[in-house]
Amino acid sequence: MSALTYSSRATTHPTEVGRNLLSIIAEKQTNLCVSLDLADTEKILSLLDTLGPLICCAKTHVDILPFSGPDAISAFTDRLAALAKQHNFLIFEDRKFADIGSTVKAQYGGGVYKIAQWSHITNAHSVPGPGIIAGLKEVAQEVGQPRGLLMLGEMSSKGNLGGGEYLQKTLEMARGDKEFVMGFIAQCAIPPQDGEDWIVMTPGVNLGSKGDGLGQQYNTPDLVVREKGCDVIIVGRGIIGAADPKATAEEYRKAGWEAYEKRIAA
Ligand code: S5P
Repeated sequence: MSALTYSSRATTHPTEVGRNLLSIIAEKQTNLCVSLDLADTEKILSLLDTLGPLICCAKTHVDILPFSGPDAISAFTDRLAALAKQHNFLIFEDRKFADIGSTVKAQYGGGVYKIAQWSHITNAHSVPGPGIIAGLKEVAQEVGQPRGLLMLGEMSSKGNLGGGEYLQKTLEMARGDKEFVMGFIAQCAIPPQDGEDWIVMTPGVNLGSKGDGLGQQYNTPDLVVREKGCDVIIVGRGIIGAADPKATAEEYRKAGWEAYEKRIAA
């Protein structure tokens, strides 16, 4: 795990999106990424307007939103981008790409969502092999804006096939493109080698629940950030399902930040 501060890593991280994310985290003192798994665009946008100052990143699943057509999609993503600018957070479309390079290229850049146009970060499974990274990178380069990729190395859900040897092989794949792959979705820190710095973003975080009855497993911010050395906590229902999302997000922000401060001090 990294004993370095977010602010020092913000100057040295090999990817531009990584440097941007780390400097937002350091500046706003928040390692909280909120997961907006809601089927209502207005609710997402108004939540983000409220939670914006408390988060470093907003994670979306754009394909669960019931859009009336392509214009509604671009209206939503334009407003999302404006909020990200206003409150200084990054957008992470949790698309979990999982196909061959040529197919993910079409999915990332095209279709109705045009994810690469508006999402700073996306993620991919390593199952198809390194071609998935190459395909996504071609789109990122065409867009000409900073874009970063997280590889899924281990999931939070019970019985998932990640971790262990799978995570190790995913890491070897990521090493093939250290300027585009900024880090991992994983449940533990990824030990760096020769100047590497992998940002680990960790879902399955909740202060009041152990799971959801559909395989999700939760840990606390303290466990994932202080003990396991992860960098960003991803919290969905713990915040968006709370009676007071703003006060609850502040609890998570504080818990995640204190866990980081303890890790750095250790
Ligand atoms: O391993 C994973 C990877 C991801 S990206 N486990 C996850 O739960 N996720 C996502 O994180 C999942 O798709 C959902 O959007 C979010 C967790 O939501 P929560 O409501 O359980 O906090």
